[in-house]
Amino acid sequence: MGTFFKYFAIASFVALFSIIFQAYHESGSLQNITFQLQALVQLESNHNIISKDDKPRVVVAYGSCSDLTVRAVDVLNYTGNLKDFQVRDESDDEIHTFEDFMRSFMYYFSKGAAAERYTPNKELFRNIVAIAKKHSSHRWDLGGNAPVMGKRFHLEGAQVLIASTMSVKQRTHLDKGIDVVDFIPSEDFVDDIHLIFEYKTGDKFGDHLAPRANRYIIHNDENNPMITSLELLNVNKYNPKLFVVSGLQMLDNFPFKSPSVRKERLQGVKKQMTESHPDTLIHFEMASFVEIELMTDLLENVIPYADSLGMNEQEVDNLMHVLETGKISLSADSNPRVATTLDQMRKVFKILNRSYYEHRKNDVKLRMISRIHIHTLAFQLMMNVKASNWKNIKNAAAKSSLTAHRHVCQTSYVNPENTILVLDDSFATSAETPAQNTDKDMRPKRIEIKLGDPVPCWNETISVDEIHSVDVEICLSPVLVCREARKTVGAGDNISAAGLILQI
Ligand SMILES: *[C@@H]1O[C@H](CO)[C@@H](O)[C@H](O)[C@H]1NC(C)=O
Ligand SMILES: *[C@@H]1O[C@H](CO)[C@@H](O)[C@H](O)[C@H]1NC(C)=O
Ligand SMILES: *[C@@H]1O[C@H](CO)[C@@H](O)[C@H](O)[C@H]1NC(C)=O
Ligand SMILES: *[C@@H]1O[C@H](CO)[C@@H](O)[C@H](O)[C@H]1NC(C)=O
Ligand SMILES: CC(=O)N[C@H]1CO[C@H](CO)[C@@H](O)[C@@H]1O
Repeated sequence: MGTFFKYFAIASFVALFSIIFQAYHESGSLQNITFQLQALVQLESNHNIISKDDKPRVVVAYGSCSDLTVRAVDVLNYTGNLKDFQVRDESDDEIHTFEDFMRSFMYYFSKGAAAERYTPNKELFRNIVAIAKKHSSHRWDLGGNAPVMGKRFHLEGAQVLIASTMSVKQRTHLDKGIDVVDFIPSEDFVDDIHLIFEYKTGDKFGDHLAPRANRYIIHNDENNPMITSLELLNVNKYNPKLFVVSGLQMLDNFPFKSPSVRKERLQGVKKQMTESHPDTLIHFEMASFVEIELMTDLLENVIPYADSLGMNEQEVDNLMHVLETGKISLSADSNPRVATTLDQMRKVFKILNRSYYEHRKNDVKLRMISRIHIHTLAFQLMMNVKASNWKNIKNAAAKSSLTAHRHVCQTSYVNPENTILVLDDSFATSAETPAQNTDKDMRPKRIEIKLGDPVPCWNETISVDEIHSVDVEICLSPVLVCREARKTVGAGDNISAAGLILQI
């Protein structure tokens, strides 16, 4: 009897203690999160760019669509044998049948990786749309990178022109203050539908658990792959401070009538970029590109004429792989270490800069990449070349990180209780061993994320080759990750635009 009570007492004491400790720990971390949040908000608002009469002008290209969004696990409640759908190979990614679609969806779902895929099968696409529309939770939005970024720029006080061929009905979803290139739709013009399957962390599909919240997009788009708004846009006439090129993933996996059509369209984009006024900064928003031929075309026609690149953790991994090995990589870590992403960013920058240096004698229109923004779930990483025109890097990093939370939680007010800090209190600036690191100036160090000063910035000299090096400034902002994800589609666009607006 006595022993029982003793155990009981000890057990209750231990339980009580752990409850108190847990509460103490949680209130401590809640307090810390609140401090960091206040500091981020301070940084976000502490800039002096947008005055009412001097609105920066921004052109956002190309395209738009109608987004139909559903929760993946509500609609794709497949109960048959999922073993039938095992992915054979990453590159085996063409979607002709429902089985192909399930296989592709499951592959990205199980990795928590964002994906956007084309199916040439109209019938299949119509059927999947019909299934999605039947579900009561479906929702329609104006979609596409250009309108989402354009709306965000407009919201932040910019004067915006969107290059897109959209229906009159679609236009009513845009604020009246936003300009769209002149386009008179024909009678039978319909906006293309992009069907979006969203999922949350821990959502279950067959044997698979989603490691993080993300989305899988499937479409049968016929307008956007042809960049139908290209010839309607006259960038210099609008005289923008910033020209954003995005939406080119629509050319991915698209069966063009002849192989040269895509190249011609991209050469049109190149022409538009190279003819832009030298004072107009050009940003290229990457996407998850699958076809190596498209990546090669982009590396030839688009990337060398941009000043700035925006991308997520998958996209920087893919870009680095293509630059280093000539091969596509689709399976990056969906929650990478800071050190790894930093190494990837430096590699990309070095290779692009070296190629700039090698080719600029023959092509005076080449621009140097002077800004890279990598948005991940846990942090926002920004790099600016010192001798460049980008401003307010620290504020921009903080703003993009707050935008990430607000977008995914769909709220303008950040509630610390609905927040998780995924990042540790400190990080290494490189994961490479001294032997791997060819940079004599780059000694990896540990950087602390201080309470009340959550956005560390530091200077580096990146050696581009034996003789040349470039001075850069790098800032990292932790993301107050939204606990209950409500919306992941368009997050990258909102985050990128929010970061850019403070930098021009
Ligand atoms: C809050 O921040 C302080 C100072 O950085 C740190 O010592 C403490 O461990 C943090 N508390 C929690 C619960 O993370
Ligand atoms: C999912 O389940 C519901 C109810 O059981 C059913 O009506 C619906 O057709 C199913 N959807 C799919 C794609 O199998
Ligand atoms: C993201 O951008 C869209 C378009 O501007 C806007 O409707 C949405 O509210 C934004 N999300 C957040 C939380 O910033
Ligand atoms: C980085 O260099 C700039 C000058 O280019 C300087 O203002 C800034 O303080 C430096 N940052 C750090 C952390 O040393
Ligand atoms: C922006 C940038 O990094 N430019 C550098 C690229 O490399 C050349 C040659 O090494 C430098 O002169 C540029 O400053």
